[in-house]
Amino acid sequence: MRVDVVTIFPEYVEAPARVSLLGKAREQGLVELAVRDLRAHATDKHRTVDDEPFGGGPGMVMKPEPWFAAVEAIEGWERARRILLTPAGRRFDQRLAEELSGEAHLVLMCGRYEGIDERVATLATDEVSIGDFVLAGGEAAALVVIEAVTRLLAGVVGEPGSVEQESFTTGMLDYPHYTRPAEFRGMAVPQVLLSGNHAEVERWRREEAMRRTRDRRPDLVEPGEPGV
Ligand code: JDK
Repeated sequence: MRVDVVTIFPEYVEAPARVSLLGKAREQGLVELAVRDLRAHATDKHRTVDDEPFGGGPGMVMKPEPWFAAVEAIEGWERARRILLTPAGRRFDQRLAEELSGEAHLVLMCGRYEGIDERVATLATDEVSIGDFVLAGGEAAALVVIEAVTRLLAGVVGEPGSVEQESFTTGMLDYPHYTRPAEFRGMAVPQVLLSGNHAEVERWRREEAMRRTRDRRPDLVEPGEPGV
């Protein structure tokens, strides 16, 4: 998968993209990530990318011209899924992550300031929000999307099945995990996990997952009541 990110803070995106799963996926050639500096497409000597809002109001708005130049400079941009990160977008979830993992090319557009001139939205195929909170810009949201999507690509997560069986793909929260030591500061690992009885272990995990989902995320059990 090819991923292009357009931002005025390339180093904000590049540093985390060099480590962990994504860093390895890039080394293996499974993900080809290019971070592009929006300011490279500004035309004045101060490389201005923002201006005052028409109609007045607080803060600055990103100008359209550098955005059109930056996106149209990306090879194959017309065929890419072009995602504008915004608090006003469609909520990002595991289902959208799975959908995007089937794309050959993503372009992630990261704004700053109070937002971007609305005409830039015509460049995007999707407007996406990672949640109901206000970030200072789209970069952290783009990293969330990249991490959630690229870990679904074949070969990125080591064990096959570790991705299929997980929470949200199954619509349930995960069961509790334990490793050695069997007792730590007076806290014992549930006996059933030490029993070697695989059927009992499976039953316990299923029940714990259901209990947790009911207690913590009733909206996942009964869509459309206490939660969202
Ligand atoms: C992209 C700029 C910062 C945007 C004004 C008034 C209520 C806020 C600051 N899921 C998510 N959260 N935040 C983002 C995101 C923020 C961004 C940009 C993405 C570009 N900002 C910003 C808007 C406001 N707005 C009404 C919400 C203030 C994505």
